[in-house]
This record gives sequence, C-alpha cells and structure tokens, in this order.
Amino acid sequence: MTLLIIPTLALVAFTATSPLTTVRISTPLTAAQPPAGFKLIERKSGPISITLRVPDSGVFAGEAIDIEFRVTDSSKVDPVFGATGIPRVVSKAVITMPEMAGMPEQRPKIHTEGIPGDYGIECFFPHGGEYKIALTLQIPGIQEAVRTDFLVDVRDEAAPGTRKAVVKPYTLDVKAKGTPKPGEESGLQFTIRETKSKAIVKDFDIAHTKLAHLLIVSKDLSWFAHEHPVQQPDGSFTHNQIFPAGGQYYTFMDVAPRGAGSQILMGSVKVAGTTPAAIPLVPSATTNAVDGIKASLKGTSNIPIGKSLPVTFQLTDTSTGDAITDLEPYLGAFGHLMIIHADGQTVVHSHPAEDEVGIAQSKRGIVTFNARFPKAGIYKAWGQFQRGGKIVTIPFVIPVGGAK
Ligand SMILES: [Cu+2]
Repeated sequence: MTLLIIPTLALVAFTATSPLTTVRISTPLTAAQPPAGFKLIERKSGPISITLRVPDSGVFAGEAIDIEFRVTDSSKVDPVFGATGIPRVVSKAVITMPEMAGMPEQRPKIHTEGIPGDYGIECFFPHGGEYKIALTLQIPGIQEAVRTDFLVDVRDEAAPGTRKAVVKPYTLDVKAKGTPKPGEESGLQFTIRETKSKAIVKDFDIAHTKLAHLLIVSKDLSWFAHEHPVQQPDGSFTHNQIFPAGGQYYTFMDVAPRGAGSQILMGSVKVAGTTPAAIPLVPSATTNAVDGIKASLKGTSNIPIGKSLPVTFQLTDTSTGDAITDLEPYLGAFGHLMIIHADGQTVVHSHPAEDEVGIAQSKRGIVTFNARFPKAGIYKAWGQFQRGGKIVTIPFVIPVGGAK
C-alpha cells in the first residue's frame, strides 16, 4: 500500500547532504528540556530540529499514550533556554507497521503542549511491534512542508496489574436475541463504542477487504469460525452464528475505527445446553492435512516471546505430494493465520507477508506470515487458504516459551 501524505504540499525529503541523525542531546537542563526518563530521537532538516521523546520505561501496547515531540529552530538560540521552540506548527502523523504491510494506517490527533514548540501525538498501539510514525510539519515561515519519520518499538501489552490501570479507546458489546441455542440462528449484534463518549463507532477503515472480521471460538478452542458481520444503519454489526453445542464462546472483533488502526475487541457469548467436555490443547505435530492440503509448519520451534517472527506454511497436495501452485487470494491475501492463547485472552497479531517475494512464494505453496507471541503458553493456530473456490482451515497447537 502506498501512503500519500498531504499530496498538495511539496514535501521536502531529507537529502544525503542533511542526513537523518539520531543523537542524544546533552545540553544543560533548561525550561525547554523534557523531564528525565525519556529517550530523545532527533531529526534535522537545516536549522529545524524535530525531537521525539520516547519514555525510557517503554511504550506498551494497549495503553493510550501521548508521545511528545519538540520542534526547534537552531538558528535562534537563547543562551539560557537553548534552541527556540517553534509554535503554531501544523502537524500530521501517520502511523504504520513496516512489518505488517497492508494494515489500516493510524492517523492520530496531535495537540500543542504548554511549552511553545512542544506537541503531543495521541497514540494507542493495539499490539506490540515496531511502528513507524511519519510526521509532516507545516512550519510558519517555511513554505515547504517538512517530512520525517521515527521508528518506535512498542512492547506487548503488559500483564494485568503490572502497570497502572489503562482505559482502552473502544469497547465492544455483544448481544444475542434471547439465549442462543445450539443449532439455531443466534442473531448476534456487535456494537463498538468510543470508551469516553460512549458514542457508537460507525466509520471504519477496510482491512483485508472487510469492515469487520469476527473470530468465534469455543472456550477450549476446539471449535473455530471466521466470519464477516454485516454493518447496520446504526453502526452496529450483525451476524447469525449457528453454534454447534452449548457452553461459553469467545468472540474477537477485528475492526479499524477510521484512522485508529486495527483493534481486536473481545467479547463472549453463552450458548444454552450442556457444555461438551473440554478437549485438552496438546502441542501438535508440525504437519497437518485437511481437505487435500498438507501443511508443514516452519519457524515455530523455540519461538521467542515478544518478537515478530516469520511463520511459514509449506503446502503440498496430499494426493500428488507436489507443491500447491493454485492457491487463490482469500480476503485479499494468499492466506490468513489466526492464533489464540489457551487462556482465550490473547490474540496473536499475524499478517501475511504481502511483498513481492511473499506473493511469488505463495504461488509456489509457501505462505509466510509475520506473527508475534506476547507471552508464554500454548496457542492454537488456524491457517486459512483458498483453493478451487473452497476455504480450507488447517489447525495447529503451538507451545511457546517452554510450555508443554
Ligand atoms: Cu476475516
């Protein structure tokens, strides 16, 4: 996906003669200096300096955070206060994940801080990984926009109770028509609201050809469905799921409220009737065959926690043993991989590698995903592929971090 930022402005790219530099500033403490505890990343364009402040304590997924930056003019240096902060800069930010191409971008709000030249980007990172913050600054007195970007490493969501309580920007309500019964249409309704205003979110960016992706799993993760609820005029989404049996089910809505990036919102549904005995999650072999496709899983031994890594499905035809070369795009990609922790509380963000190499490999039956496992434990993974107009779902159970 090509990101176009303010196409009407002439954008000044930083050239080789003004290389982007990352420096630690060690000037004496002044009023314009940030409090201790921040890593400063500086970008320069002529006399203009843009410094991003990243907390030393880290940036965590699942927490709203203002990431501040300061814009200064080094041609105007005050002996006490240092380079002069530039007020009234009109800034835009676009946040993407380089390793997850094709994800909806975030366009966060930027506000001015109390000190002239200081600005705050209102960030919320839905999951861990490396994010790129691309800034476009319209600086008073400078005709051309200044454009630069910063990479910020976002840690996985902290374990509950280890960080101060956080308010997530969106909530999900899941309702059913009465109590759902096995084998009957359940009339599920999913309503996404802004947490603060409680307003129903109606406007979403499309991800993988859909406004919303819904995963429904039984509590023991033995049963799985991947559906696409339909948006209603009031903004909510509906889906008539038919459940196979009684018991508790987890629902995960993957949606991208306009400009906010992809968010996975959790809910649950109770289905009437007896709950079948839970099927234990036992690490599986690294090959599995479903509906004529044999998948060999690569890259899942000794998975590091909290690092993005490639997970590859090597697909062969079970009858001929040959590599599968006739995969069809499904929801805009050659494969989808969904991974959920055994506790049903953590969904692994996974995305097909959609670059040229990834696409060429997929046409030879080698489909690679980027995935990231935020904590130790047993995970269930479902790879989905389309061949001959039919979607095939191939499950695996993967232990991470010494789990057995
Ligand atoms: Cu989907």
